[in-house]
Amino acid sequence: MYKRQNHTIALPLLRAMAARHGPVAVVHFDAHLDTWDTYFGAAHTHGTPFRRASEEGLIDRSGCLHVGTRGPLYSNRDLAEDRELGFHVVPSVEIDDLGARGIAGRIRERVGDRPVYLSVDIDVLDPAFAPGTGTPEAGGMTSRELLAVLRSFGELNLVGADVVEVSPAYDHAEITGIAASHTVYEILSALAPRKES
Ligand SMILES: [Mn+2]
Repeated sequence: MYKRQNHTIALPLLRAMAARHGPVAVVHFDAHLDTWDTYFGAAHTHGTPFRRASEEGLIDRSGCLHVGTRGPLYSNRDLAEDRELGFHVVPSVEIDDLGARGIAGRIRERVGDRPVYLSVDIDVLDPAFAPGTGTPEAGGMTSRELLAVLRSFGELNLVGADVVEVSPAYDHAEITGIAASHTVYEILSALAPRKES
């Protein structure tokens, strides 16, 4: 039986990254912020990993950003708290104007040569490109845009990554699975030239 890998996995992975590299820059592609304090009353959920990681000192608060954000806010403090936890935002509505090259530039500007952890929630894509996910939101990236931006990660100090929230039970004609597998392929290609020290 398929079981989707949800965004809770980012927290233990970031603990491992920080143990090895120190606090890392996080580039987070997602429709949602995932920096809420609790989600349905629970502290460890797929809506809270980056707040817990920031609180635990696993991430470099001067080098993190979200890309593709467009989901709902639950309180008027959400965006302010997200900033305090270390994140800048490239919202989905700016993606057309920025283009893949512009987004890559914003990422490079923010993370510099810090070790980078890349986290891709497949719901950053529009439901047209990734219907098989638990919390779809209209108005997302195309898979072409995402893959083009990921192509630029070969120039960054990428140390780890995840691709999460693919839910085969909601997928049609493997649309989401195809997008996710190509996403992983781009990420592996970006990691390939790395020389381990
Ligand atoms: Mn997420």
